[in-house]
Amino acid sequence: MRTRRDRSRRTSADGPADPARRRLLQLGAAGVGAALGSGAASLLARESQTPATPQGAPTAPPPPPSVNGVIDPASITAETWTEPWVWRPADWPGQALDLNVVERNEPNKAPSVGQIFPGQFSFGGISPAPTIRVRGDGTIRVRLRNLLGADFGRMWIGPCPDPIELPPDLLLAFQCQMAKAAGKPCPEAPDPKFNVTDHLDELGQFLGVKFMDGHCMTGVSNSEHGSRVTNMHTHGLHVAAGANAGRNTESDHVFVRLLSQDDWAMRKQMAGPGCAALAAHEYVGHVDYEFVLGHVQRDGMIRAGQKPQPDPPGTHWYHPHAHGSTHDQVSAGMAGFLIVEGDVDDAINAAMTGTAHPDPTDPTGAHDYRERLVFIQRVIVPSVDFNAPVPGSGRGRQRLSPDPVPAEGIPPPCVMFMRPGAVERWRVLNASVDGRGFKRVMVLNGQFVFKENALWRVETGDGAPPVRRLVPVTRAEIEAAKLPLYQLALDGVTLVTVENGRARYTIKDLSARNAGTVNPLARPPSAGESETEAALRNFEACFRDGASLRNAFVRPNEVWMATANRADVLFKAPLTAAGKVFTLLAQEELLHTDNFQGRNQRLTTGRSGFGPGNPAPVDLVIAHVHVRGTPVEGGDFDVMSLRERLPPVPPYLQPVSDEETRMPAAESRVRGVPAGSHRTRVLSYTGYGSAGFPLIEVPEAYATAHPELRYLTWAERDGTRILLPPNARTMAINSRMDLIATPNPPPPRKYSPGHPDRYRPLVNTAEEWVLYNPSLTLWGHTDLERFPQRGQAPGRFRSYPVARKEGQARFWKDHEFRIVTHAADHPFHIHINPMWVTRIEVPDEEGRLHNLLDEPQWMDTVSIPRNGGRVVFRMRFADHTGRWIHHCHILMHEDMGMMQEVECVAAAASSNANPRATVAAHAMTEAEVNAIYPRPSVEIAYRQGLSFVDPNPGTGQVFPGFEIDVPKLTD
Ligand SMILES: [Cu+2]
Repeated sequence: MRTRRDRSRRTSADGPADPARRRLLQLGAAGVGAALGSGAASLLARESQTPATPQGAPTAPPPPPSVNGVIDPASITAETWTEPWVWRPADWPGQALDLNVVERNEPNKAPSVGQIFPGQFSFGGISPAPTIRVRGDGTIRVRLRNLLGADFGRMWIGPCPDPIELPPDLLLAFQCQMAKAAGKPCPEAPDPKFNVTDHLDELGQFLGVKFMDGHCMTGVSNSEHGSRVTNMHTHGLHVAAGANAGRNTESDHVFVRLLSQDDWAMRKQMAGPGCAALAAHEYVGHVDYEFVLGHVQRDGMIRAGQKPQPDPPGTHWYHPHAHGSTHDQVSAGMAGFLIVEGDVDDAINAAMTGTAHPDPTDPTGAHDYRERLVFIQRVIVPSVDFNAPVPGSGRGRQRLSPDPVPAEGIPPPCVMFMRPGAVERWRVLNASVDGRGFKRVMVLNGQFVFKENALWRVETGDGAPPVRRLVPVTRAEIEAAKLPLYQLALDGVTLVTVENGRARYTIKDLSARNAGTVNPLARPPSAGESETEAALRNFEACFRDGASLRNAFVRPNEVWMATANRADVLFKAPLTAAGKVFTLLAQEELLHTDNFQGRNQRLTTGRSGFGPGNPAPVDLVIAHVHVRGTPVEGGDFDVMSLRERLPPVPPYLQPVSDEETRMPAAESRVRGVPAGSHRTRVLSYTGYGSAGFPLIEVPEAYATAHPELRYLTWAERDGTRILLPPNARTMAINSRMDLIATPNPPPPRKYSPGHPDRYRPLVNTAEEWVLYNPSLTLWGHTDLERFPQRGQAPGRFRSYPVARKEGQARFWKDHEFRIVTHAADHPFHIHINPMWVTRIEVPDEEGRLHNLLDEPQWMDTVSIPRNGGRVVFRMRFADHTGRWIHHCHILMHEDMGMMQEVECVAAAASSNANPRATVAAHAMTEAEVNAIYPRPSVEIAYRQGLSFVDPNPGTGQVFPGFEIDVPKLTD
């Protein structure tokens, strides 16, 4: 089955790209050979057989699929919109919500609209999980039980290559050894029928990889592991980060590891360090949580003679966060809404319904006002149980197949009814967790459906009954079909703007945002231009200059959502819309990696562009709105009038001033830094996947000095020593990217708890942080006859860090010069406090940065643009000391170590922000910010993206361990 796949076709930056690949990561005793179910095989076969378009030639579009099976919203009598049940702590004083983590044994059913894989794990069997609604001064008590079975897996640790990125010579040597062991002669060339996934134990031994037992974790493994270990994180809440002292309960403590009873029973029987006793942060069976809200800026408020404030209201969420299993569990649908209710809601409710506390799901008042919880989760990289029970062992519980569910197992888009003139508030959560989870959310006029990898419009013709059929739609038509939307909040925080020098809450009319502009992606092919060429030219045009970037990213009437983002929007069904159907769409965002561009470049060379690892863009139709019934009594409502009803902005959400980031005299004295310094940090998120890993020659001196790393980090190919892509990928974080303090930054670091380099902000102060993403998309010659490359293996080329503009110009002269290694945008998330983001700067084709923010905004997850993009934010470290984390919200990157600790300290002497004479501002030019926070050079960026240090004792590694030369194009 492997043989049907073109290895070089897989995406590099989005995580292991398909079920087969993910199964490969399950290493050890669990019987990997059985891992590839027939469904996965057929998926791969189906996608691999997608015919290539030779030379990008125009092809006749396929006929639209049949309308059969597409629901007619007008024909149904009851809404099919559903929401999970609600837990209100206020209704159950002192009691806990029971959250049971269970396996979902429904291999033929996807857990929610938009999912295409079965969810392996769940909170209580449903997805989304139960909704929690709490007042801003309430306490949420949860008893979390782990009812899963036992983990059975082992994981590779330390230096080891990605098993399916082995160069052919190495694969042949392994096959030869396997043949000899079976008493057969060595093959002369790698046997295409040989399935490496069937022999991972032997491969591990052959390569000399170290194993770690998944039960008795004595250290940290930066890999996917422990899929049945769990815990709970309250994403967006401002609560304590560790245990609740003296109460035997935990707060938002992500270092908790909750084991199942089965797992513990098995572990107790095992010998070895770490088996017999539980570590301090480990629990068996259940753990009790208490999330205590309502003491925001407590010290300052008490000093000012005021009461501690309630937590500001907002749309947040909860999900598991145990390092190693975050992707597997959250991508399986383990996520629930966590809504903090407060003054903003009371004010809007009162204006719309006459009461501050209506039933949020019941249309109330003169405009049928209600709320809906819109859960978006689209996962291309499925949840796979790495630690599945051994078949027939009698231990553990049933393991779900990672195969996609059959079409009839995917829930159809829901239908909601609205009366003409009705106004609703939709709390939208993007719970997607992989590299394909970036979405643009919009409401379209008309019924649109996603079928056979494309979006279609349902057209209703004449006749009795009317004939319905599907017709193709272009991006321009989608742009034109968008209906007005009003945004109230982002990441749970009501939008804050500054007017006449004062902050106020606001609502944004999204139809006014960048209105009248054209999305560069929406240009139709011109005469004689193929679809592929047009797609490429349009993608390039997005990055031409600042105005183009703005027109590509900042569109009217939509919200751009990275993974984990939330947006509260208000939608009004027009008074004249009776009988109409609208579509709530989460359109796949194309600009967050260069995969789309790379795949279209491949198409021009006659290779297949979209394969199993990089499926065609997948838009997600969430729901259809059918407008029916008599118009609402209240007539046409002016949604923007609600803006005047909003309460004042509390101190906690005021913009963070320059002055707040400045150290007072006592602090600078104890820190030994210049008086008046500002507290600042500069860090970076970088890394590549293993597919398309560049061809890098290993220096002879290094190879000679490190023969033990042969096959683990380097191998010989045609007499040339080449670097092997690491199994853990190079995803890592560099906390020392302040190039004024550290002109030659060390390699970035993978997650390493307790590392002395951790950031230690001072509680109740503010800091300015600058985030860089120096991962560079690399370009190379792929015509090996004209450009022979020593040590070359399929899909791996010498890769050059050229600017987008130069790469694109070379591509159009010679299609064999193209993108070969993909960088990705990384969604940065930090716990406990929100970020006042002042700049999100995307590089244009020449590398100049352009701030896409009209004005600063509160967020808790912000995507850092690749190719040297930059984000600047300020944060108040209010109220809570202790340790928490920031990490990539592509959760597989987190599992692989793209996470670092932050320790908020109580004493200035223990804090360690970098002192700086000035800080950045929203209104500054790029050059002004560069002068304060110098940008990494191309050379630094190239090396940072390809190297990392994992300092965990016993499990870590240094990769690659030598200085990488930055290749230069000579022609
Ligand atoms: Cu990432």
